[in-house]
Amino acid sequence: MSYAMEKIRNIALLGHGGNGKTSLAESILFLTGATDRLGKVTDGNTVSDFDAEEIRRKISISLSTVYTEYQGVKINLFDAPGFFDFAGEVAQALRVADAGLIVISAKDGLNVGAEKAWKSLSVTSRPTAFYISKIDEDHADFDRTFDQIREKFGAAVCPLMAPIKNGDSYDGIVDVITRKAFRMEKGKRVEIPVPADMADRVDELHTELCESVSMTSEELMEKFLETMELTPEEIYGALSTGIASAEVCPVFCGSAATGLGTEILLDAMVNFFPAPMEDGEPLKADNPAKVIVYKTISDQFGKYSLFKVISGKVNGDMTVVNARTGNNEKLGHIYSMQGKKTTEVTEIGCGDVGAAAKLTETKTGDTLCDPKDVAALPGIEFAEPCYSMAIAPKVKGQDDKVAQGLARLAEEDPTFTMVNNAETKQMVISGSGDMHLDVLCTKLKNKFGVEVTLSPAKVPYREKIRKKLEAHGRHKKQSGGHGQFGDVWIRFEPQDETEDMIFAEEVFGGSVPKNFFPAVEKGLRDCMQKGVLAGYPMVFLKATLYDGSYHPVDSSEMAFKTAAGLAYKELVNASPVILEPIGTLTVTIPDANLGDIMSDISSKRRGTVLGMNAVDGMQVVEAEVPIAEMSSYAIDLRSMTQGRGYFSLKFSRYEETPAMVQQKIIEESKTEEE
Ligand SMILES: Nc1nc2c(ncn2[C@@H]2O[C@H](COP(=O)(O)OP(=O)(O)O)[C@@H](O)[C@H]2O)c(=O)[nH]1
Ligand SMILES: [Mg+2]
Repeated sequence: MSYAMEKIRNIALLGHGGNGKTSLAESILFLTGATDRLGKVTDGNTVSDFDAEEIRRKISISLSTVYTEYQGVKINLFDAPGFFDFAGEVAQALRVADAGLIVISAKDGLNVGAEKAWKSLSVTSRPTAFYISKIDEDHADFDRTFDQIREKFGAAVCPLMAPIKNGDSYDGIVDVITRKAFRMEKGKRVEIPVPADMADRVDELHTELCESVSMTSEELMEKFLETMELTPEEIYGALSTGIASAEVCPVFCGSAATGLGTEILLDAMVNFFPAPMEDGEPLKADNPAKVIVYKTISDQFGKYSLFKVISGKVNGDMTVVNARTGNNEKLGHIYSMQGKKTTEVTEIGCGDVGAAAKLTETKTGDTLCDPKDVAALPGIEFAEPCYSMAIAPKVKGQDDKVAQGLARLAEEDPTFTMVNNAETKQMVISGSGDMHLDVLCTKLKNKFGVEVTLSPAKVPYREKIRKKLEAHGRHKKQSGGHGQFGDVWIRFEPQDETEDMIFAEEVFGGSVPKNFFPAVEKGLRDCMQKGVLAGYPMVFLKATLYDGSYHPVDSSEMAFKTAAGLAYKELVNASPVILEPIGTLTVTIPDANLGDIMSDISSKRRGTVLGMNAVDGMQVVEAEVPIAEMSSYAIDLRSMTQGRGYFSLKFSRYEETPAMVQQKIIEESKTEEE
């Protein structure tokens, strides 16, 4: 069945990992009858953490979509992972959610995950609400957590629930709008009288709420000033205006374990959370169909493209156009997704979400359109991958299998990249952190049967000479019949025009016949793949063949190639040096971390700080650093800033390595050769 637009809610569950998002989704599904048992993250049987890796690690890794119906309203929940390694999944949720519910545990209080979620919602002025979770746990502290939220996020934060204390935790809740109190008994909510010692506080909260929502219209303001009271319906109406414009951020609380508070939250979702929107505007149900693909699930059973209908509606008979490729895609069977469970449906209405199976070339972020109006909607912006490792199969010869497996995983996860580095002869995989890469490796093993190891990616060092040198290479071998003879004098010198070798000749009087010049050049080019210090490519070299000799019978191309190689070996005496890549680092951090970050760059990473800038309450530091010192920066920065900092690193140029560093590189190359 397809729902009218005002009967649909799309809500992202956001916030720090482990704070109870998946459990809250589970509680919502259970209490609304979408499931017949309450799954637990610790038991690995929740609807949204269905992936084998999520069950094994007991955390959410990918965005999962679940839905239920409550009071005739379809509620779609986007349960996003909280760990920063999976921020790409949050970006996908934010593309289609019409409001964000930030989950914060009453036990641990405010954290960076909540801050980050707040930031991403507020840059797009998206409706935001908070849910203080786990109030059933010992030492849960609602008041402290609420105060932290209000202090951090300001006056818009508005409490809609007051939990009822019992010993070290809470076992009941008062709904501030209706001033009704509830407790859970045998899994059901029962109304109880508001505890006498809370009555005054609840009245106070209720009046504050009426007062603040009455600001949303003159009519309400008059009514409130006259009667000092508003009806729940009036409050809902005002809250829906306030939340839509992000002027009000309601705060809920509860326990996903017992279900306490879940229904009041559901009432709120139905009564005043926003109906589907795009870019702050209502959707157009009568326009030609257009859907945005926000996620792709690909497993051994097939590929599902999850989408939200942004205009019109879709059914399985439609052939749509992918706005990116211009090609047709047949939708075929369409589904509602409950975690991994699919239910075939005939139609998906405007504002709702669904999935199509087996679209051939559609990727996450694509727009599919009715052929009558083909235009791409804004896609999804992902952060650049910032953590790289070399990836190699455990069993030799399985490189293709690794590449194929990663290509399949890339369908689901557009946030990692894989490149074959021709210079270091390594496959390098880049993602958003060590856990991200670790999960990809486990999936390669479990889904595609190929085991891999990760190791630090080799730094593409290079070598060059700093002095001019005239080198002699003479190859002479007498073995039975034909001998071998080649003899060259080559002038080597540094140049700074091109990394490529410049080859020239100044041979007089045919001491080396012309037809052997290419062999000499080829011999040098082969040798240059390996420098004379540590085997890294030799660059910025000029070689001039200026003399030599030959033998009319014994000289051959082969012999001259070998002679050139012998001359090349002399370059150890041309003051060779190892060059290392230098990158431009831009790192964004909170003020409080500025000192630590700067001293880390200059004293631990041989970097040079170029400058800094305050932008949006953060400090942006620009620096130059050797790329060799940056392999673990993604992880180190996260721990130095508790996850608040981020950075980009772009290759800028090559520079000579300091002697100490060079010595280490040479030693490492020796041990590797052994
Ligand atoms: N006691 C209690 N534990 C909870 C509650 N909500 C979540 N948990 C536990 O907290 C842990 C993390 O929960 P989870 O839903 O995976 O958090 P997420 O990472 O935000 O999705 C799990 O062990 C849950 O069982 C709650 O309301 N009460
Ligand atoms: Mg989760």
